[in-house]
Amino acid sequence: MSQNIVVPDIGDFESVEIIEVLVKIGDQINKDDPVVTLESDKSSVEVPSPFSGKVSELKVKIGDMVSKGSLLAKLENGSPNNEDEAVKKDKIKKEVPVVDSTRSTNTKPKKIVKQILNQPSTKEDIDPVETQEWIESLNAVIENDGPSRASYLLNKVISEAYTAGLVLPDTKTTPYINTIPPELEVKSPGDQNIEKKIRAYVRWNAATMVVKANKISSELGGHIGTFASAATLYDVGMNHFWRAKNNNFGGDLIYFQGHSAPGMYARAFLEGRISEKQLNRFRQEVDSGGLSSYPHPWLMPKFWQFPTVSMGLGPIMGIYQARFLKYLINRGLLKDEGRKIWVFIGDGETDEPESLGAISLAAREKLDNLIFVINCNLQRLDGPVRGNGKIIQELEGSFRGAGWNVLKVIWGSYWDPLLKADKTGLLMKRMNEVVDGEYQAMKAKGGAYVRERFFGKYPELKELVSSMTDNDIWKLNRGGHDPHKVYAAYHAAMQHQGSPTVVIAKTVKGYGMGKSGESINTTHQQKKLDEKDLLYYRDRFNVPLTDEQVKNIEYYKPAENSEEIKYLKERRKQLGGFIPERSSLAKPIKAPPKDIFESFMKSTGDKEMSTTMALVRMLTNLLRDQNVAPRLVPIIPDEARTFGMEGFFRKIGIYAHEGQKYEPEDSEQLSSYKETKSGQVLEEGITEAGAMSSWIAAATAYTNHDIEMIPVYIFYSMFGFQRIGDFAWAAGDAQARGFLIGATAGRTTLAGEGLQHQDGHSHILASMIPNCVSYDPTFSYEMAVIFREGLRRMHEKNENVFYYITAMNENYSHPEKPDGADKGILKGMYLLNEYKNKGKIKIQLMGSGTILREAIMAAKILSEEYGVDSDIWSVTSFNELRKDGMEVERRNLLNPNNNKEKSYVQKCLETRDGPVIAVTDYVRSFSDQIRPYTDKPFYSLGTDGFGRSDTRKNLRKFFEVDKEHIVAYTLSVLAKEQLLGSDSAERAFKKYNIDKKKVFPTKL
Ligand SMILES: Cc1ncc(C[n+]2csc(CCOP(=O)(O)OP(=O)(O)O)c2C)c(N)n1
Ligand SMILES: [Mg+2]
Repeated sequence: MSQNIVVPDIGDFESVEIIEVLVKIGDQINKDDPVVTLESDKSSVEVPSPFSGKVSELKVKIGDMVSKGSLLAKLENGSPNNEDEAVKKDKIKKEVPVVDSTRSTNTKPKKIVKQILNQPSTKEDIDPVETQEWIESLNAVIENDGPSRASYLLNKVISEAYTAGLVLPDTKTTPYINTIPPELEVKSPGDQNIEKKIRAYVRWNAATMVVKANKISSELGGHIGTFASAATLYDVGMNHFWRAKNNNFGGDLIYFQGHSAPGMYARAFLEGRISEKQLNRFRQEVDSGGLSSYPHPWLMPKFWQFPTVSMGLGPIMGIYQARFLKYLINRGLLKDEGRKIWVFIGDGETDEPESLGAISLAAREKLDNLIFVINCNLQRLDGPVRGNGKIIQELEGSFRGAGWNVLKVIWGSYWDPLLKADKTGLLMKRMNEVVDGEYQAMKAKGGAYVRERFFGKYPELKELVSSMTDNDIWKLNRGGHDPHKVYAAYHAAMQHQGSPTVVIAKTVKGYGMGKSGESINTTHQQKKLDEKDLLYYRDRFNVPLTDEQVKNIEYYKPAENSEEIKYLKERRKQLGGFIPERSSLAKPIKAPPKDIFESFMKSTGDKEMSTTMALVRMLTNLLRDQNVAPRLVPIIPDEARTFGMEGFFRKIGIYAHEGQKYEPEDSEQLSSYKETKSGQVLEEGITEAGAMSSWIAAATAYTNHDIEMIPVYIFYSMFGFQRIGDFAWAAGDAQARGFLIGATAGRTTLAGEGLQHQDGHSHILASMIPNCVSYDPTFSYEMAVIFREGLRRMHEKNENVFYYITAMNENYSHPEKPDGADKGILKGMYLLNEYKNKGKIKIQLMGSGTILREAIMAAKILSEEYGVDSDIWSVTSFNELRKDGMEVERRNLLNPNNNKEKSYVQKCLETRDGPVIAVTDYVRSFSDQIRPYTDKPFYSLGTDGFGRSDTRKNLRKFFEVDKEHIVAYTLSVLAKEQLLGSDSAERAFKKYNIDKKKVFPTKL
């Protein structure tokens, strides 16, 4: 039986061109194999075969125009797969409303209670007997039918109350007590005595290294108070929960709070991974062997995994890391080993919009592999986090509202008997009413103060603690310092399924520092402890050092065969190795063969396209390369259609952990919105921070998951570095490898979008990141050469660089690659064309991006109308040229006796005549970067100033980068350089109606 393959519904397009025919007569093809590639003026898309079979006839060739229904080919023995579609449609789950069979809601008309808006529930119990009956009923249900039934009934009652119009009290928070009641706490199997000692030594050494560094110079800084508050939170994780990467397991990933770094070094010291010499070099990194101030993988590439110290980046990067781990699992690239991502966050850090900005995504994606631990020491740098409120309650509300599993760890075990004795709920009421500013003051001021201020408010509470000494009261601990409570919470977090967990732990900032920094507003800055403070700290944690040793500020490390060291090592052995540790076992990806890119090296003839389209076609081709295809991670923040990438939806699917529960509106179309569990595209929605976090997760998968991935994040270039600059910096630190594509680039190329959209400086921002390699190509062959080299350098040779490439949306035809241009394209400039007509006066004309084309047109005018010859340089990267120039200049300055080395710019220009005129769609400082590396007079034209909406022509005129301005300014340059009289320039200004009185664009 023979089957026809016809063009399916291709959306709004009629009569589109076939640019590739991907099958031959006689080919045996499978269902969904691409048959042809179609290209409209904006995007290209492959047409998949709806059947399997052998191609018996081909009805089209490259260049043919087709529309919906056009016959493409015939297949022999083709088996229609319509059934598959039917089954698939059937499989799309439909939401079935839940019908409560036990009760008919329609039979009894509901009595609507008269609603009085904003009336809160009464605080007084006007009928205690009735209240008691309700409570007894509830207890009876718990007793007889279990807690699940009790919760069901309560939910039912609550929804009845809502429907009846009752205004219920706010339920986003629970009382200010631990979420896990003491009876349900899972007990730690650890030896508490030994663990306490280990914790004390880690604390001591962490503080000591900071104090020592500041003896060398107070410039070095450091923080004691942060880790002092978090020590137990880390210690319990290290001893019991965090599994390291090894041959059998991928490893849990821990995002340490940046300011806690001394604690991690101190533990690694006890583990024997860091020497005393290194501890003594804390924050002295210039000569090798020092320890970096904060977690910086760039500086300690075998130790730190995640740069976290810029507040807010850790939490969101952690969320997208957990999501990316699920993505890898759902795409079948990694096994599901139950790995967890733990993210430590300061309570002050939650002020950052990035910290909480993606928590709803975490719940929506059901990231039960994610655990946040928020260390609520109630203080940030200057003072209380929420002096007048309660940060723990506020966070609980936000996380509960977003759908997280919230575990509050507020009170330590010493409070348990008091809470048990609190029959009337008065203690809980007091706990609820005290604000954080007071809680902080209480920990700064001692037991007597707590007795008066906290318990003293109510006589019953004062009575409750009457038999306790002030010291006993002072010892009433906070949950985050109680290893039992922390263990129980972590254990529950590990077991939890279906949503992410946040452990919100209450601690004391500068715990144990006493008068020198415990719970006082200046704790954060405390980095020096005098002798008295150190002796106090030693005594507080029973560190076995003599007074003399304390005065000498010695570290404490028990002998290798001591029970503490043996215990600590054994615990880590049981958990698979040390943490943190950074390594990579990823295999390189073989760069694709040249022929995948071959078509881009040829001229497009009359056919016009944008570099964005060229790039998308390249990616489509790469999806046919068996090595590269599975590793590509296209990341788009709701802009696929803008960039002509909608063809990817159907082809490789949009990642959706729950698959697709609906039939998309456009299901019949070729670019239908297909969501699938194994989808490859990360369609992030409108979140550049989120998309960038995804990109970083993918770009560092080689170390965090031992699999090399190729993330390609495409965005509006204006919403790139400018918006997510700090993430890009962190990506550099993390040694990310991947592509950032700044699409719709250029201040005059994006035309109609105006001031906030038109990018004239992203390359300058990119140039500030040392390991970011950036290009502004004009032609599709340049794009292809650059992209291929990026694949080779990053993913085959494993260089720790990442690429930023701008792509434009202006359609034009592309010439053939000049012979031998590859090297120059990659180095940053190459000779594109020469005008040698008259040969008297010459200029060096440089351009990049779409403005290179204005330069090319200007060169023609200059030659034909003014007798000025030119060399036209396509400058693919002013940034790369500058890097080369700086290095060469430095070497020359360091070696005044040697022959001068030449920069690449110099080498290109040395045998060429005339001044340089460089013109780009970016601010002048972009091209000015290479000014020092040539002896020639150098003039830049660029797009300094705010953008505005208009046509490309008008914008280029406004910013003075159109061909007319290039011609006129060039003539003026030649006059200034005394190579030509000034009348030519004057004539040109007049001819092109250039208004000399127009204000400079930066002032308009
Ligand atoms: C983006 C950013 N802004 C400011 C800082 C400076 N800074 C360092 S620590 C800190 C306070 C941190 O408070 P918190 O998050 O509560 O941590 P804690 O030390 O109390 O555990 C600030 C403002 C920073 N590191 N990053
Ligand atoms: Mg804090």
